[in-house]
Amino acid sequence: AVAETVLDAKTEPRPIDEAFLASVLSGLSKRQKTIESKYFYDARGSQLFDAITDLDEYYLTRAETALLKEQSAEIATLIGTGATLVEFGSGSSVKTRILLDALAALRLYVPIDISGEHLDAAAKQVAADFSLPVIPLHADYTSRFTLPHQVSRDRLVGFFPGSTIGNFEPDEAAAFLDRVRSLLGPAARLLVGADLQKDPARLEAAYDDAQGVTAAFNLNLLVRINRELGGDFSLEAFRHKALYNAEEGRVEMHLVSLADQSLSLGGRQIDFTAGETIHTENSYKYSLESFRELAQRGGWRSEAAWTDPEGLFSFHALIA
Ligand code: AVI
Repeated sequence: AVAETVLDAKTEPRPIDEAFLASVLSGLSKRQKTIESKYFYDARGSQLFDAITDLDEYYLTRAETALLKEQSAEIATLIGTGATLVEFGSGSSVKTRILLDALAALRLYVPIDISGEHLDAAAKQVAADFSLPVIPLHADYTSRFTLPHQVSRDRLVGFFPGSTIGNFEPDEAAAFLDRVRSLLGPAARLLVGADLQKDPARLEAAYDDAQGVTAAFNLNLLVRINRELGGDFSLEAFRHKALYNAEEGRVEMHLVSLADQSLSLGGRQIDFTAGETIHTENSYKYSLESFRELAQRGGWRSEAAWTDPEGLFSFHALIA
């Protein structure tokens, strides 16, 4: 039979993101298979992450938000007037608003995010709501970049909330902190949130919620690979797993293969044995002291640190 309709005459082949493909192929050819966690955040992944931050089990966002509200006056006193706030991974700038409410006479806000659309919308909204000059910067803050020339390297304050620093390996985290220090210049400050070590059961629940939102977030990596890279992962053949690795002081997320299976990607065959995992994320947890040491490795010293009454989360003011 001949097809009767032309379904979509405008359909064009979409170019493949070669860097994404190369990263996935290299990760899946390791002995412990891996996928880089930065690939969680496509549009669907960002939505799922936002849903995670509302979960009962995911205490991090609530604890940090409460902490910021509680301490914003003190933070504002440290920062003083006329500073420029540079946020790494600003998303929809929700937590920023707490700081902006408290900070007096800020000169400029520079949100940096990899998702351009999200960034521009959030930047416009903040500029309008706070009558503040905003220069959004569309960049992957984990790579090297420079600040726009309009940003004078005077009184710069970095903002890196959410314990995203915990998604770096400690050596990478120290290197990142060092890069941020040279980016922000002399006499800079950095405000950074870090999740604290705690009861493993509490940690594991935060990364394996009852509703399965975190499972969907993890499995979305495979959805993305199927759609964007032409993969043929069966979602039913993998299961989400979160575990606390006490030796490394981190929560790990994995996707467990439920069967022996082979799939093809980018012209290569990838084999899994039943029970084998793809390691998709590390989320390092620090103590106040171990975080200060990490900051020191990145060339920063601790000016102040705060924790919530339950001791769940920490927020640090660092000085270059
Ligand atoms: C973005 N980052 C700090 C989150 C975390 O807690 O490590 C990502 C996440 N992974 C699973 N749930 C949330």
